[in-house]
Amino acid sequence: MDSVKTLCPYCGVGCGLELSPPAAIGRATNRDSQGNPIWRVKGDREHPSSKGHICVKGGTITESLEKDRLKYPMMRDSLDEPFQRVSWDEALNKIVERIQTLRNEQRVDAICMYGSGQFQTEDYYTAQKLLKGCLGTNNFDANSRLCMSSAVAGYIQSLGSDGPPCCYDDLELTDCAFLIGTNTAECHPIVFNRLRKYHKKNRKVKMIVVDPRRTATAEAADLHLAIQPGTDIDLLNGIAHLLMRWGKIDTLFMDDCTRGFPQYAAILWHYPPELVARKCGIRLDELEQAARYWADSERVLSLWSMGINQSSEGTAKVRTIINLHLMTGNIGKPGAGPFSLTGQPNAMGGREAGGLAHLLPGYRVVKNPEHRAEVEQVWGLEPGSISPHPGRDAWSMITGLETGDVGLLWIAATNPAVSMPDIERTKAALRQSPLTVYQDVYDPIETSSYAHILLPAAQWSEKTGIMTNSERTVTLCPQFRPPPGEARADWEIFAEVGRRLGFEREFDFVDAAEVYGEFVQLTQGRLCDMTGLSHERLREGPIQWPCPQGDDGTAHDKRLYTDFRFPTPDGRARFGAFHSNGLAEPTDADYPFVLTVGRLYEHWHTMTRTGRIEKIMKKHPKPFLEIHPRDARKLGIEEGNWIEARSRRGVAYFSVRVTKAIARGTVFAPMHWGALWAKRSEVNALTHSEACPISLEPELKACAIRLIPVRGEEEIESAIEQEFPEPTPVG
Ligand SMILES: Nc1nc2c(c(=O)[nH]1)N[C@H]1C(S)=C(S)[C@@H](COP(=O)(O)OP(=O)(O)OC[C@H]3O[C@@H](n4cnc5c(=O)[nH]c(N)nc54)[C@H](O)[C@@H]3O)O[C@H]1N2
Ligand SMILES: Nc1nc2c(c(=O)[nH]1)N[C@H]1C(S)=C(S)[C@@H](COP(=O)(O)OP(=O)(O)OC[C@H]3O[C@@H](n4cnc5c(=O)[nH]c(N)nc54)[C@H](O)[C@@H]3O)O[C@H]1N2
Ligand code: SF4
Ligand SMILES: [Mo]
Repeated sequence: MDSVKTLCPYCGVGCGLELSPPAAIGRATNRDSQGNPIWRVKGDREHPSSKGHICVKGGTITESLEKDRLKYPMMRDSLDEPFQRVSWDEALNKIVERIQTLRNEQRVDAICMYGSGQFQTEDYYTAQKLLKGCLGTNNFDANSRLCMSSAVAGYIQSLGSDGPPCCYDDLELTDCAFLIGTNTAECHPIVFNRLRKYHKKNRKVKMIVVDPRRTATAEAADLHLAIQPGTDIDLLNGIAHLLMRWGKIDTLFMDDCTRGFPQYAAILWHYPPELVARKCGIRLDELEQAARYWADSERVLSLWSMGINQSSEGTAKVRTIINLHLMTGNIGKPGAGPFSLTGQPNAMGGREAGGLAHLLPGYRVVKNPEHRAEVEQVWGLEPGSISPHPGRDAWSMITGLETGDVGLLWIAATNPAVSMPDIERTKAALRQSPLTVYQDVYDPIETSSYAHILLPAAQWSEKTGIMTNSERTVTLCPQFRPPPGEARADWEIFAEVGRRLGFEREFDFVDAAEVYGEFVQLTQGRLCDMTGLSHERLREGPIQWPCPQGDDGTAHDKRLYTDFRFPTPDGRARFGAFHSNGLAEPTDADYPFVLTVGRLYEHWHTMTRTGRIEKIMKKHPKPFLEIHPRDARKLGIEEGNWIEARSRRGVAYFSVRVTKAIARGTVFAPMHWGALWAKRSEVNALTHSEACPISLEPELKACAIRLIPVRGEEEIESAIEQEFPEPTPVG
């Protein structure tokens, strides 16, 4: 077998990979830590997004594929029983029976599915058709609710549609890169390397990083604004205030292409620089320097991710970034624009396929009657089949379990028993679920403890499907290994359940290519038109959308909105005027520290893969908490000591890292360690579920905590035993 070209299944940069089978490498075959021969990975030089570059995660992906796999469907009647292996028939019949019962009881809205940006587009699409089309409930939500939903809402409200308008070439065409709430160096490394190389070579090009921590990203910047967590809107409005004062605004662009500037300008007067600098906790000259870089640059490119989106005012933050671009005409041209970096490998595909509770395929929304009718027509459903009401978002699935309104929770490709906010409350709600189906790849894994039925899913490399990266480039990921045991592709499982429910015609797909073929029809004439794409076409190489039929992938501009017309009813973009509300849970005397949570370069999320890769675990064996030396001194703690962190909701233990990279009053812990990988070190035991009222994205980036020194691991052991039962992963 020859080498295979595919896409890295980790982050939204979407690097092309080229893999060689073990046999092709001969005696020098790569092996995993258990001695199994594994596929060798290198960067695909022909991939337009990454040009042969990859990071450590992409480079080690094949080391995790075969370990600890869930191979067969498993079932049990209650959570305290052990799982028994069952046949696919038994497992699927149980699910179908449950769905039929809820339908007969007129309770379709008790059926919920919680999916993931790690689905391929075909998985997403099939799930939308099943839930939103055939069953008539919009209760499909994804972990993108915890991730991208503020960016989606901000783009829709400001520009008229979702869709990042920029491309990676802009990284090398900008005069000023404005990175806010993103640790690009660790989380989107190949994007960052490209930017850093260009920045180093061109001394006139400026890089600003806005982050409460001095991250690896901030280290590379000309200007690092270490703002207080949650003061982004103050800062952005403060920069806009100065640009107005200096007359550095593009009135021509605003007059022709936007609406709402006067209302925005009116609130800006409340943000004089002295006040803003004080609120943000930065120096006046730093604020002025940032505004000066904006003012002096022809082309400004903003990059952002979770420091912006995961906030109780996430949509307002996104719109306030876009305001700066509209005010200075920095959109629709090379090297400029508001560029949200997507987290997961196919969160973009999820958005295209309508994979949130308020969306429908083809960048449509549930509330729009024309959109519903268009989708019903392609799906061959009776008019009115799709509900006009947005379904449950991720957190309201949890509260729906608490109130008894959720009768079936089907979770796939996400590990909510670690990644949801307020995890003790989440787990208590999951324990109340009448029936939880969990469709994942590995075993053990934390969420399995809360499931009645486990379905083994085939993962990347074991199924064929499509993923879209942050710059809208679409890549085919072909199957090149067999799935283990009886594992099946997610879309096949959804389609099989659909057929068993009587929707034979709707789900008579023979393969993933056919699913994709139907999906692209729903993008016709939409901003994300992909009618020119098919599996067959994508076998020749990746293509960026829009790509309408007849476009060979080169006919369109790489950027959106180059004609300065926006997909709003009048073609104009909208300013949004927002005051800052600060954090949902401010600090006080009892809980005096802000905890912020993020990621490490080597680890991925809840460690289902990276926790199984030896060299990564060696680098980061245990969870930790970063604290400023002065705060550490006050608490009487030193590097390596253990500390108890307590919020109003829960407690967690960490080993201490003392560093000036974090501001006083703020502490940082990585999100990665769940109950399986460390005892009581779950950051989400501390976080809360307060969310942005528009995007419903929870404020996972900040909560108020207090810190209590503990003597050592023994004291922690006894504290844990008194307070909590042992976490018991299933095997
Ligand atoms: N406090 C705090 N909490 C956070 C965050 C934070 O910054 N702070 N970040 C949030 C964000 S942005 C995100 S995206 C989430 C991520 O949190 P999760 O969604 O829980 O992340 P993962 O650990 O990647 O879980 C993905 C699961 O899918 C499985 N999987 C992989 N491929 C497939 C497949 O093809 N099919 C199936 N069925 N399963 C598959 C993997 O084995 C893994 O168990 O966490 C959120 N939680
Ligand atoms: N190595 C690695 N890479 C990944 C992932 C991974 O798990 N590991 N996950 C992927 C996914 S799904 C996602 S969503 C992305 C996330 O990518 P990023 O958003 O870059 O990652 P985070 O570390 O969650 O958060 C970014 C930064 O936000 C800062 N921050 C916290 N509060 C505030 C605030 O109030 N204002 C501002 N301006 N900044 C703040 C934090 O200090 C942190 O440095 O990464 C993707 N890439
Ligand atoms: S940057 Fe992201 S997509 Fe590229 S190799 Fe690393 S994890 Fe994979
Ligand atoms: Mo994410």
